[in-house]
Amino acid sequence: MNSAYLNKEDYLIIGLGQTGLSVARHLSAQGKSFSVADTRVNPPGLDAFRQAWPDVSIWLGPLDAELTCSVSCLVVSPGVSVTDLAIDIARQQGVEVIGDIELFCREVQQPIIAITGSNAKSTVTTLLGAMAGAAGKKVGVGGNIGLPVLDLLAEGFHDLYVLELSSFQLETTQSLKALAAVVLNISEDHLDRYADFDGYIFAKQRIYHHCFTAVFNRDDAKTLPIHGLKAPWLSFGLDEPVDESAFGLAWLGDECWLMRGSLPLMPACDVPLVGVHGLSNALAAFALGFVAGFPVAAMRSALVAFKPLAHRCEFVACRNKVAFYNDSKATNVGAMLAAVKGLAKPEAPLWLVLGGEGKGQDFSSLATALATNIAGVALIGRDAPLIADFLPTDLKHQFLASLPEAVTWLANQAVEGDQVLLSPACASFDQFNGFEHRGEVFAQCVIDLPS
Ligand code: UMA
Ligand code: ADP
Repeated sequence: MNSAYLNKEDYLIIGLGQTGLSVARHLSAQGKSFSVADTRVNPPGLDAFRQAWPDVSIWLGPLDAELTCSVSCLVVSPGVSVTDLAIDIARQQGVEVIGDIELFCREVQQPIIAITGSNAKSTVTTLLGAMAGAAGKKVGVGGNIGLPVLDLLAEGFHDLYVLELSSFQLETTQSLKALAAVVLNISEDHLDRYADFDGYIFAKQRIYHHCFTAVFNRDDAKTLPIHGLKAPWLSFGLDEPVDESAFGLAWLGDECWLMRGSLPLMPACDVPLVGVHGLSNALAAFALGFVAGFPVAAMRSALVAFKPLAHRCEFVACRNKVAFYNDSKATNVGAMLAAVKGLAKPEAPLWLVLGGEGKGQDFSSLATALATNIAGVALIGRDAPLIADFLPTDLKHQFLASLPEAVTWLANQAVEGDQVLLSPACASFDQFNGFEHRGEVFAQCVIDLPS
């Protein structure tokens, strides 16, 4: 395609994945003209796109500044870095650079609850969606969780939206004015896309811009709005609530309760999420639901009925009195450490599967974090040698060529009362189609073990 064919008024959609296709549907429905580009020569959405829009120009391969500068607006998919030279040159020449979330925010008038964080986004987003439903709201739940936000518009009217937003999506969003915005937690992730950790934190913090209430995690200083608390704010944490508006835990008699200030919300033992990190997530959802005005009784009933999401600290089966858990969604060190903290006990030592694509993360915290209650580690995938360098020196570990071999090795090592956890702290794409595929392979291998 020759970029001279593009009109000055056109949008250029960059990326032919789920987001790009949803943007194309949205712009089409609005009667706007657009072209598309993808940096890959054969992107997966190509056939679907050609079928739906046979007359639209498609640019395939590395982006070209002549192309990006020939339009008024670039709608960039989250998988494409806005630091790409051709995008940067276009921006400098006055071309607007936005994403699908920005288009969505320009369209909707209904309240938006915006959720980001390195971990627990999908869990809290789904839980809050369930709480909204229990409160009688017609809620649209989407974003990074897997449903592009613009597709929510096609579903018809919603009272409010609960959106999971990634750092990539926040980078291209300017008009979000969330009713409540939260950064759940921050640990290293996606360092292959950012110059440094601060760049990643800064992108996450964009969620607080123009929000009406900022919700942050008292246990994680990096979630505190960097630019000061201009909006009203609420906090949640695993300690006692610091004031009447704060969410936290407190002992009432000999029972631990989730609290808002001095108001008991529900006993911690009724929360169906594994580990103390599960309690943190429940408190975050309560805090957001409170800002949205959901009745406490509705939130409580939604939480009690909540089924934890697959591949997140999910119990798979017991084999030879060893419990196996699938936490394949733990694609960074922060998630893995939360799972280890939640599960490892002196009376039930933990065997871990670690490894995959490390995404440039710093693994040095493993030396102390895995020093107690860990029985051993099976190492798989591309960055296994990197991780091995940071394991406690006396910790038993073994390199395995595949996940099935790791499960067999672990089943031979573990003894009655031990636990086995797949929580790899890495992305899966070196050996699998994604974290779901990795989790399914693990679960099947466990199920196939002799009982
Ligand atoms: N790609 C290219 N060139 C392109 C366009 C894409 O190489 O021109 C590659 C990207 O590097 C990426 C893949 O194609 O590896 C997909 O990119 P995309 O932007 O087209 O992705 P979508 O299919 O639109 O899915 C995106 C989110 N994906 C990413 O941010 C990478 C999905 O989050 C999200 O569910 C979806 O939009 C709907 O909002 C996935 C994800 O992995 C689950 N997110 C990251 C995470 O959670 O850690 C941020
Ligand atoms: P996200 O959408 O942010 O990836 P998920 O809810 O899918 O979040 O969970 C991702 C991983 O994070 C899982 O491995 C899960 O066990 C772990 N996790 C859940 N809650 C927390 C938390 N509060 N802190 C750290 N890790 C967590």
